[in-house]
Amino acid sequence: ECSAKAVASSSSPLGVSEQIGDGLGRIGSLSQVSGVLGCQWGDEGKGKLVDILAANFDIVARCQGGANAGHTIYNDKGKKFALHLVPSGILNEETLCVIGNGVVVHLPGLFKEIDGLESNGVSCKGRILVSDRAHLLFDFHQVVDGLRESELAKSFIGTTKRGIGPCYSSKMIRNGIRVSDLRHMDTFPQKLDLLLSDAASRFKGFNYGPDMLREEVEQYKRFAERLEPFIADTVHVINESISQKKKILVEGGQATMLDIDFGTYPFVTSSSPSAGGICTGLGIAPRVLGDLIGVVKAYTSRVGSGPFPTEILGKGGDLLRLVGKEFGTTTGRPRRCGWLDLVALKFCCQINGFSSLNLTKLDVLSDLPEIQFGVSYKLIDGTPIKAFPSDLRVLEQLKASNFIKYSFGICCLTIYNTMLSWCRNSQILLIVLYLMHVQVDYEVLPGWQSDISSIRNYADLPQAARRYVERIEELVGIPIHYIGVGPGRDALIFK
Ligand code: 2SA
Ligand code: GDP
Ligand code: MG
Repeated sequence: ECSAKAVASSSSPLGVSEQIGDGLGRIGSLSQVSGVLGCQWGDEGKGKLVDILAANFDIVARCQGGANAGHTIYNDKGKKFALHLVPSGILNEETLCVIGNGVVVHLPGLFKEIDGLESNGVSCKGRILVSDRAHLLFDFHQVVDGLRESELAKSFIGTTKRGIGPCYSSKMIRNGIRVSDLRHMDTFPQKLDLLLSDAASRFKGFNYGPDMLREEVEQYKRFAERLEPFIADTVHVINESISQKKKILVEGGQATMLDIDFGTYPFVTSSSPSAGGICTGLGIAPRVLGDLIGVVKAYTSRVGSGPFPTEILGKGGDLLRLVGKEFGTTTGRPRRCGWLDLVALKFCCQINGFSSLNLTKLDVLSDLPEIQFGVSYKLIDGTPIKAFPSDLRVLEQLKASNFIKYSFGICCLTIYNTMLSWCRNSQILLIVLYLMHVQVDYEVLPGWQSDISSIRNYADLPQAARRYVERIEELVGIPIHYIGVGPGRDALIFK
């Protein structure tokens, strides 16, 4: 029998369960160890779902990434919280939040986040555990992140400059410093000196001297003291909790298309935001993993460089960015926007084996007269591409051809319009249309053009909206159990 919060009694003092009402049954039936992962290039709205589900879980744990993540959640009073390192379960007072061994932890950032939460009435005391195995991300990692990006010049990755890649590099090259090292201040300065000297010898722009080391060590002595009550062997804590039948929810950061192995390499992050990252980033055995929910936005966004086959350039993309408020939660950068890409989504589902999906931000599409979504890719010669391509050149071709198609399309349509008066031949239009569909094949469905943000029952959605949802389910083969119609906790439809 599960000792976790029973569905009926899972009322949170902050009111999550009151707001989700009918969905409690669905949430209550989620497996003992469940996960929420991003299906696209991040910012699908994972934080919101985790915050809602957390009301029925004992522990919410992050397994990878760091403060590059930006998870925006709202409490019942509509107050906005942007979380980076702290798991999105923190607003549920009874939930324990775990920062797992796979996470890279920037302590100044973590303390700032905790202070911000505390000053907004969210108690963090005794509610956050940081793995003793997690790697420490230092300010210098952030500096190096910036220097690497500058070196790459035009081929920059568009990182968040939060030091993520450099810190995972330290981890992999095996001179990284872990949280447990804070308990050994005798050897800490020597380890840090090695790291800093290494960076100084590699980057001309990196100024390192004894003062820097001294100041950093002094700062970390204070941090070590403050962090001590948070430090835990989280592998043991999580596995003990599993044997005590407690419920664990894993919160993914970023998404599969940014995965170091499966994403659009090298335009990816440096961790594993897909299912495998749960096991390595928390020390959970694969057979214990139960339901995995994939979070997918009703369209697509991407922040940073790299291929984006269904990107909408120009006004269409600007409109989605504006209506969907698509600006980075961490950096404030404008996100690139485009149509839903089912080739990428199917690839992501294949890798993660989701039990269900959460389709988010359906409300953002409400004004559009028609909704497009990419269903297949073709090479220039028309040969269909069966799986999501690993070859960046192929992906870049799709991207380039989108841009060419767009520019070419605009030029041709202008010429076509001016010529139409004397040339009744529709061949030019046909050529334009052909070129616009030569790389990514789209399906088009009618839009619903009505406000759906206050709808809470699936049956009340306009027929066109339901058709879009069901077509996605049909093409992907995974049920959509949750539909987001607004940023608030209550703006969720259970299907
Ligand atoms: P990094 O910093 O090394 O992880 O960057 C590598 C790539 O991963 C992308 N990335 C992200 N993409 C979307 N959202 C992220 N979190 C923030 C948010 C981003 C922000 O919630 O909005 O505020 O800009 C995130 N984190 C990493 C990044 O854009 C690079 O393409
Ligand atoms: P995450 O990184 O996946 O947690 O997503 P972010 O928080 O970075 O970005 C998602 C944004 O969309 C946030 O501002 C959310 O408040 C907002 N959001 C989430 N779900 C919905 C939804 O269904 N509709 C609308 N309009 N906004 C949503
Ligand atoms: Mg985000």
